[in-house]
Formats: sequence, C-alpha cells, structure tokens
Amino acid sequence: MTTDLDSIVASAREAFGQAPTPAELENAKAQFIGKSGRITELMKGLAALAVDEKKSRGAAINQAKQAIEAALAERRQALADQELELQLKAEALDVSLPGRQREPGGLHPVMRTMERIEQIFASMGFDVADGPEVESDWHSFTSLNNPPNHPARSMQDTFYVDIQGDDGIPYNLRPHTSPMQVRYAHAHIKKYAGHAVMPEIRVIAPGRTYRVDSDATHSPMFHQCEGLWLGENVSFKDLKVVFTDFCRRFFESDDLQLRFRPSFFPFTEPSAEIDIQFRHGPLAGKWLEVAGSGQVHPQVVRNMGLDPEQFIGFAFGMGPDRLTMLRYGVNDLRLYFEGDIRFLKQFR
Ligand code: 2NM
Repeated sequence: MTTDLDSIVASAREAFGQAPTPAELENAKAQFIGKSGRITELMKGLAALAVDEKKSRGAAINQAKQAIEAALAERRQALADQELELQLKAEALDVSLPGRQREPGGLHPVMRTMERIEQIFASMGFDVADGPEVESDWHSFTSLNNPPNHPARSMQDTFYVDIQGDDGIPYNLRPHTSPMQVRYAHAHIKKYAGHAVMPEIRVIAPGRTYRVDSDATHSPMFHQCEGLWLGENVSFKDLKVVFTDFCRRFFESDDLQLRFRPSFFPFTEPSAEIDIQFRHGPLAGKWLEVAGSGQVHPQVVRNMGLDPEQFIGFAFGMGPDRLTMLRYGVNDLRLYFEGDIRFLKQFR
C-alpha cells in the first residue's frame, strides 16, 4: 500500500476514534468514503491512469477502503456498546436501597395516661365506664346539684347542640365526665334490682370533655377522668388512701407527698383540691394541683337513685392532659394536637 493511502487510513482511524456519537461518526465517514470523500476522489482519479497502473493502484485504494470500512464498523459497534452500557446504568435498580417504610405507630401520650389510670384503678376494684359525649342538661348539671343559673351552664362556658331534651333544654357537649357516674349508678341499681344485696359502687369515668375555652393552656376538647366510690361506710380516709396510692403508682414515686386543700364544688361537700409534691426530680419542692375531690353531696346521691342515709362516699376528678405533661415533662398543650411525628414517636 502506498504511503498516501496509509496516512488516509490512519487519519480515518483517528477521526473515527474521536467521534463521540454515532451521528458524528457518520460525518467522519463522509470525509473518507462519502460521495466526495478522500478515497472516493482517488477512485475518480483512476480513470486518468494507464491500464497497468490502474489495476495495481485500484487494488491498493480498494484495500484502503476496506480497511476504513472495517475501522468504521468497529467504531460503530463500540459506540453502540457504550450507549447500551449507559442506558443500562441509568435504568438500573439499586437493590441495596431500603424500601419505602411505614414506621410503627404508637399510642398518643394522653391515651397512654388514660390506660395507666384505668389499670391502676381497675387493680383497686374500680369498674371503667364510658358513655355519651352529648348529654342532657339534667345529667350534666341538675343531677350534680348545679343551681339553675350557675355560670357553668352559660353558653360562654358550655357547648350546646341543636337537639332538645324532653325538658325543652338543649343537649350539651359534656363539660365533665360526672354525667357518666350518674348513669353508671342508675344502671348499677337496675342490674342488682331483686338481689338480696347491692354491691357498692366503685367506678371511674375516663373520656373526652368539652368547654368553651381555647388559648395556649386550654383546648375546647380535653380529657377527664372522674372516680366515684359509694358504699355504707366510705370515708375521706378512703379517698386519701386510694388517691395517694394512685399518685404514687402513676408517677412511680414512693416519696411523693399529698395535700388536701379545702375547696368548693356544687356536687361535693366537703370538697378539696388535691396537690402533690415530688421530693426528687425536676419538679421537686413545688405543690402541683392534680385533682378535685370531695364527699358526694347527699342531693347528688339521691339523684343517683340512692338513699344518702345508706350510701356515702367520695368522688374525684382529674385531667389526664395535665397528668401527661407532669409525667413526661411536656411543656406545651398544643403538642398533643399538632400530630408532629417527632413529638409522638418519643412515646411509642
Ligand atoms: C371533680 C371534683 C370533685 C365528681 C363528683 C362526681 C359525682 F358524680 F359523684 F357527683 N363525679 N366526680 C367530682 C368531685 C369531680 O372534678 C374536679
């Protein structure tokens, strides 16, 4: 092969090798074996040569052309392989990636508190009662000894709904769970009618309650758990024993102090606020109000369908939302309602 042909083949190889895409490779091909490519031009020049020369020169050009075509085919294959490789890489599944996850859920911290309260009181022989959140005026107020014009009955304090009771007074969203205690007492009496003896009443009523109150420290929906123990000889001493035991077990602290501070509620007489104090930990030394309580008023006992000469006892009411804040150190009530996973997952 003559040197000019050798150098054409060499530059074709180089041009093909440098073509980064199939389109650019086809452009490079045109420069050598296209219609006016360098090899094609040499072929055209053959016509002017003598027969002998034409034969040998033609064979040499053909050889060069075949070499160029071979280089072109090789490069085409290389580019196609490269493209396939890239495509496979782009479409590849990384089987080592973690799958899409659903994290395990958990009980809301307030519900955990409710369950703890229920467990502790159940272990002391208390039944757990729940019932309607839309209540009659009689169950929410009258039966609990609230006078007719008591401010708790006002629309500023209590939510009313467009359902009227037989007495013509609208139903309300219960502002406490005591209505359930009254309902429970009636059901208890009915259940044991005709029995020689009626067991005493020991019940807690946990659940949602509602008041027209909404700011940084009050939610219009909150939780309450009230307790009631009525029997032949149930005294304030029993209230102290039961509630002290409850607090020590709930807060898992044996060195916790209780204080009963005189107070007033329409449904109890006498009445007391219950304060607790820790001796250790972040809340040590401060009296913290955790419940209201008292001896059930004789009129309320009567409204429950019982004879106050025969049945006496105590009731108490506490707020699981606040107990949860104290137990876990939650500093803002609004965290309960925001549904922020970072807050909630700490309790699961
Ligand atoms: C409280 C405080 C004091 C209470 C009274 C009754 C019932 F039904 F027996 F009358 N249940 N709960 C009561 C007593 C609730 O909450 C602060």
